[in-house]
Amino acid sequence: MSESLEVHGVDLDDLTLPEPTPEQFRRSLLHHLQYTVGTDPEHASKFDWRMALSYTIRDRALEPWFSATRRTWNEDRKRVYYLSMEFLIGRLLEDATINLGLRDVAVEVFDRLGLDFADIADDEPDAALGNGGLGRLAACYLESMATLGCPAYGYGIRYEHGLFKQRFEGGRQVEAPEDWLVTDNPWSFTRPESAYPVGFRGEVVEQDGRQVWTPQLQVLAEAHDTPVVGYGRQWANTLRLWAAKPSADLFDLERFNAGDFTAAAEPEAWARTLSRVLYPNDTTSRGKELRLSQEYFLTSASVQDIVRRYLETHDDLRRLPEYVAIQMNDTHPAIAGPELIRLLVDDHGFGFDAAVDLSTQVLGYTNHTLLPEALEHWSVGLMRKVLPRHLQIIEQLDRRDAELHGPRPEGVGLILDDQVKMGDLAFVTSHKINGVSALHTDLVRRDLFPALDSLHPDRIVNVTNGVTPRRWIALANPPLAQLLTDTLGSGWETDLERLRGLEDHVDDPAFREAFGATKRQAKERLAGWLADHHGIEVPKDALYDVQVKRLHEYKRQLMNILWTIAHWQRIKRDPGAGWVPRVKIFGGKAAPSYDMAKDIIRLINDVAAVVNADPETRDLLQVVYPANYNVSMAEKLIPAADLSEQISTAGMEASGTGNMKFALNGALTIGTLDGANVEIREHVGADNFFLFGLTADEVTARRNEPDHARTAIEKSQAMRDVLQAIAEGTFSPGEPNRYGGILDMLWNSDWFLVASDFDSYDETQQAVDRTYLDHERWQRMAILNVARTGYFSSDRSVREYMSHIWNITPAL
Ligand code: 9GP
Repeated sequence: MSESLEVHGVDLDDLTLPEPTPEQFRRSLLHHLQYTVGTDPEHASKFDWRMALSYTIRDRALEPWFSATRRTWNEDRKRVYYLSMEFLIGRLLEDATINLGLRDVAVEVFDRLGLDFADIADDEPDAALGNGGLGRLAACYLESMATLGCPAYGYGIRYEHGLFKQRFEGGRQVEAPEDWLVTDNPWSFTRPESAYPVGFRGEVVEQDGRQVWTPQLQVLAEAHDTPVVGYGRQWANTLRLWAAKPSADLFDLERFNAGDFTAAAEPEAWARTLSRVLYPNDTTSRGKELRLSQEYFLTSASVQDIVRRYLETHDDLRRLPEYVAIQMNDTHPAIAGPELIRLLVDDHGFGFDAAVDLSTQVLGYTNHTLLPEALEHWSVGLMRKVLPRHLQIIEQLDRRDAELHGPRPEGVGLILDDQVKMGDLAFVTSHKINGVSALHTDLVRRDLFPALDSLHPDRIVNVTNGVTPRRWIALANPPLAQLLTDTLGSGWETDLERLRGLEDHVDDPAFREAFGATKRQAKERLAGWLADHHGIEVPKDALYDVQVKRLHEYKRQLMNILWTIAHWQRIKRDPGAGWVPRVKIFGGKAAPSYDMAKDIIRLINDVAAVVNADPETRDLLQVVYPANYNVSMAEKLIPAADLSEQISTAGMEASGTGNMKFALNGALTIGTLDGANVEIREHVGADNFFLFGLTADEVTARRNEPDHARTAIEKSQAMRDVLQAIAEGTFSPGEPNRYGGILDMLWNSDWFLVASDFDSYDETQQAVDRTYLDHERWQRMAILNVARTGYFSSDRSVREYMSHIWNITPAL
């Protein structure tokens, strides 16, 4: 560990806290309750206890944090900088408690106080600084980097309002602002000394052969640091989130003194807007400018911080790639390339070519989607207005690329149709570009960047996503975690391939029974939570069939609910046919401006209302949709699932990570050959996966067939019956046209091929039922899913990034 250090006559090792006994933990908790929170045990609320517990745990997180930081400086280690507009970290308290090895002590101390640890931990608001998979992946990777001892910083934005809160009114999604920062955040340390000016707009003039940018507006980015503790208490990294603050000169004192108070404060308000809301609506030009400004705000502050840290102990920037790896998490921080080039050229006197070469060695780019709407393009006009110097650099990069590589085929280049293509920009400024599953990486190569790939055939690599087993097994599913430890010994938490050892027990009835018991416990816990928090009663012994993720047409929640209707109709036709009781569980939010996705939410809720009220089918089928799906809801739903719905149109889901979490918790997947489903199926074995649907190539071909939707519907009696019921208003009494938009889309366009895949999905769902009736077979399949998905640990993914992209060795 760290060498002993003396500062101001204090031996820093004297300050470290030993591992607490329960009594020491209790004293520390009560001390914080009294002296930090300012209350006593007699009057303490749940919030007070949670804060006291957080400070007690946080004290212990600081030791690995300080020692890892000191060690990185002392050993002059390379660091990874992970730039992401999203970090969907969820709750931190229980995660940190587990990683510090303190959960048992904490549970015991709260028991003695007559309180419930889980109940206190449940009081913590989710930090929802992300939309879905991309942000949650960033959180898993930070945790894995800390566990593996890879020195790293996560850089993001400290949004005042994270992802909106969802509620349903008459089945419709209604959004309300999220307010995680309303109460104190015990995990965050403000660092006013780490603040950087970030400039916008203004002019670039040539002076003595150099370009000089004088921004018109300047905002301060202030650092707020959160320790991210690795499992085993040996290492911790920093999540540094930037908050936007107006710089003093933004306040127009003259105007204020003249009585124009509102106008005087306007520039200040604009500055604060930069870190106010996650993903503002970008359908208006003002929204677009704000989004681009947010991306630059994150990137510029981070790159300045990185260069400042490097120069504290080095003086030759040419050696930057030996000490710095910057990863751009998706296209959003793609301005990092031009920003680093700008700093090197304008502030440090580098020539353009040298600056480009250096930046490219330092930067890596992860692509997470092929969807055109998510691959950002900014108009040249907007770029010129907001970031005039960066536009010059992009144009210069484009010219340089054309000169280096000779005449370019049509459509190749960084600027096309007056739009700056940010994905291409990220590509040309990175030494490695990775997709997030094998299939997705192939498609990135073939469909997204074919020309750039042939110019730079060594750049595109694959790193299949992974998830952290500490949160997604140890925290989310304590009974399963205990069974794994009892069966395999401890150590699986950091070496997930050890789960393979479960295969030796798959024929042991006692083990199968114990495994089944963990699923029952998770279902009981979920059923209790649904009843207490959502007023929803569900049977505990049904098949739990779960689809939780963002609402998007390509994810095909629509196909799932259409099948639910078909299933309901069949049960009604023949109630005594030996049906498997099912609970269909949905969870997820739609982007506020995405009308079709919101219609699908409403349809699911309308179907739920009708089906759940039907006395004929009630015991055999229920549909539930708890509002406001988030990380902590996922922690309850995933362990309880029997069936995981991963049913996207093939070629459209880059990877998926929910698919991995479900399989690791013993749910069987019904899925298409899309994203990481392909690799999950390879790992668990085709016999232990319910496959259906068209392949990615077949999807492309089918879309070219005229009238494919109508043809498919006409062939499917089941689908026609479902569409007819919707058209007759069965689920929208008195308003048969409510779902006219969905019906019209299904009959006439159906880009996402719901109709084409419906019958195959239907047959496979029936196979699911048949298999479930064979209890032993299902149990074996579920156990084999757990045993064979150790590969999908984020520790494996991060190791691959370290060796294939970052060229860094871990400190542990
Ligand atoms: O849609 C992908 C999802 O498939 C993937 O699992 C996740 C993490 O790699 O990224 C999502 N992409 C985005 O959210 C936006 O690009």
